[in-house]
Amino acid sequence: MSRFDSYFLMGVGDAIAYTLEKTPDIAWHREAMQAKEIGDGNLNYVFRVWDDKGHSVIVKHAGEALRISADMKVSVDRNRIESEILQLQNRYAPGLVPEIYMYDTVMSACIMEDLSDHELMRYALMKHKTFPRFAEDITTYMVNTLLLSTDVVMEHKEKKALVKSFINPELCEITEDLVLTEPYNDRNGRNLVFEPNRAFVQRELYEDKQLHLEVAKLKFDFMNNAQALLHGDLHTGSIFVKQDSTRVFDPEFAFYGPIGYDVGNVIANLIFAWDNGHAAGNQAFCDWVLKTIVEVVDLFKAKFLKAFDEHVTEPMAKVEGFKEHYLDSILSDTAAYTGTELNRRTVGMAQVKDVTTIADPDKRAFVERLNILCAKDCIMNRHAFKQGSDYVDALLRAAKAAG
Ligand code: SR1
Ligand code: MG
Repeated sequence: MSRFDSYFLMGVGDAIAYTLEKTPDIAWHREAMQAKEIGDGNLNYVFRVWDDKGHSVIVKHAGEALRISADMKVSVDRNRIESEILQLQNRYAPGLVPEIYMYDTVMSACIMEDLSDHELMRYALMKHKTFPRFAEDITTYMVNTLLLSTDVVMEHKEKKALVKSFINPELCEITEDLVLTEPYNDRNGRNLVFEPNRAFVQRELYEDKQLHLEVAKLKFDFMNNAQALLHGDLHTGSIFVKQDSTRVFDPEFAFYGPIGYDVGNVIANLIFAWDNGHAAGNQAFCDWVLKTIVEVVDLFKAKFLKAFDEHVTEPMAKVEGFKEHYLDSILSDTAAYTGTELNRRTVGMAQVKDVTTIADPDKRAFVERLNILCAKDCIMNRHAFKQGSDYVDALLRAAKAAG
C-alpha cells in the first residue's frame, strides 16, 4: 500500500516522497532531500528534487486543470505519451532528449534526468546568447525522430500501431483551436491582441478571406496527414541548451502529423528570438539568428536526403523522383506552419516572452506586425520556400513592410 496508489495533485513534499519511493536504485541521502517547483510551461508541474550528495532528478506531473487556465481540462494521459515518446526518441536520436527513469500512469508523473546544467533555450536567447551546435543538433533530432517514424521507413503495420498508441485527441484539439483557428477569428474571445495593432490585426488576420482558406487547408492537413511522429510543440521553451549540448523535451503534444509542423515551429521561434534582439538593437545576435535559420533549413534538407537513401526500404518510396517530391511537400508545409506559429504566438492566448517582454510599445508593435506579415508570406507563398535564405528574405521583406 502506498499513498501514490491513487491520483492526487502533488506538492513539493509529495514530490520528495514520490521520488524516494519510485527511484530505489538511487542512493539518496534521505535526511537531506529538497525539492522546488520549477515549472514554467502552460500545462504541468515540474519539481526538481535533490540531496546533498549530488543526486538530482526532475519529477514532471500532470494536473487535471491546465496552469494557463483553470477552465481548461486535458487528459492526464499526456504524461504517458510524453514519457513513451522520450523513450522512443532516445533510440532514434540518442543524446538529444532527456533520459526517462520511470513513468507512472496512476499519478500521471514521470521521473527524468535533471538537465539543470543546461538553460531553457527561450530564456538564453532572450539574454542574446548564441549556441553554435544548435542547428546541427536540432536537424539531427528532427531528421531522426521524424523520417525514421514514417511509413517510408517503418514497416507499415508497426507504424499504424504507433499512430494508434499516440493518438492524442485532446492536445491536438488545443493546437487545432489555438494555432489553426482562433488567430483568424477570435471565435472564443481569448486572443490577446496588442492594442496599438488592433486595426492591423483586424485587417490582416480577421478579414483576409484568402488567408482563411489557406489556413483551413493547413488545419485539415494537420489533422489528417499522419506522416511522422511529431514532437508537436517544438518551440524554444521545449529545448534545453548549453554550448556543447542540445536536449529536446516536453513532447506531450506528440502525435502522427505533418513533418513540416515541427520544422516550422523551430523556425518561427527563432524569428521570435530575432524580434527580441532587433528590439534591443543587438545586430550581432540577429545575424546569428538569421544564420541559424538558414542552417536549420539547409541542414535539415541535406540530412533528410541522406537519411532517406540510407533508411528507406519501401519499394514505391524508392521510385525515381519520389524522394524529391516528398521533401518538397515537407518544405512547403514547413513554410506554412512557420506562418501559423508566428501568427498564433502574436495574437493567440499562448504568447512568447521574447516578444511580450519588449518594453517599448512601438518596438513591440513593429515586431508583431513583422511577424504577421512574414507569417502571411510563409503561408500564402509556401511553395516558394525551398531553402533557408528564403526565410531571411521573407523576414527582411516583412520588416520593410511593417515599418
Ligand atoms: C493551453 S496550452 C497553450 C500552449 O502551451 C503549450 O506549450 C502549447 O504550445 C499550447 O498551444
Ligand atoms: Mg510545453
